[in-house]
Amino acid sequence: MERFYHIHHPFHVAMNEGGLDREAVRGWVANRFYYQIQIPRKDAAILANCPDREVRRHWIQRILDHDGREGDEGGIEAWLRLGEAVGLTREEVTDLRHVLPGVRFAVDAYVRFARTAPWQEAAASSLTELFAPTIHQKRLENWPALYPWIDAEGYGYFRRRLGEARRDVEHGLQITLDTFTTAAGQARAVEVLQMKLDILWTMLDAMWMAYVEKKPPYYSSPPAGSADDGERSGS
Ligand code: AHQ
Repeated sequence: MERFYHIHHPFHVAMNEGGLDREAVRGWVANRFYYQIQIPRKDAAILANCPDREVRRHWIQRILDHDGREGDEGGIEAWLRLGEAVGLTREEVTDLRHVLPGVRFAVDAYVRFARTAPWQEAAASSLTELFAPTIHQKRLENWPALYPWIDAEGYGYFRRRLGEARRDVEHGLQITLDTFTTAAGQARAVEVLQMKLDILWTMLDAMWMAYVEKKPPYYSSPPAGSADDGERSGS
């Protein structure tokens, strides 16, 4: 499965080789913000579907990690600092103006899955983070030299995630191994994981078209009030 992880997507490969221009890095940060702010809602959906108090009392930590609480700004706030570190304003990140249609559809599919699937399947779908510590570590190691124009202040998010991802994966893996014990169950868990890998991959497909191919997102119906309202956008 690891070979399908989005670390191998051409967008991430280019990113980790210093191959992205400022617009592409900013586009990635602004689009991934939409993923980050939906994670707590995805996790809240799992909590809502889960009758097991023992699971809930651990799972709820994921919401606190992202939304923050008294004394901890949280991952979403740290992501906004990454946005400022790459030259985006807080406003243009939080108002989601840069979020591409393909990114929105992929992320919304993840939240909808968590709301409608059995909570154990939604828990299993978070196991793509098995491979995440490597990707955060690579950013911390490579970006300062590859993208010296980024304010190092912004790297706090990746540092946070190193420890949080490992802890989350341990819990998610224990649920998955305890739940999917038959051949059919394990096949379903693999299917769920493949769907989540496809969600992460598809987000980057949209970003590749927009920020590497420089083909603005093709809106069949331009966002209301956008500059190209009334005519097709995209070249
Ligand atoms: O920053 C990430 C994060 O908070 C999460 C939560 C977790 C989930 O519940 O699905 N997955 C995830 C991921 C984060 N960062 C991604 C990255 O490439 O920076 C990796 C992603 C994941 O592997 O699912």
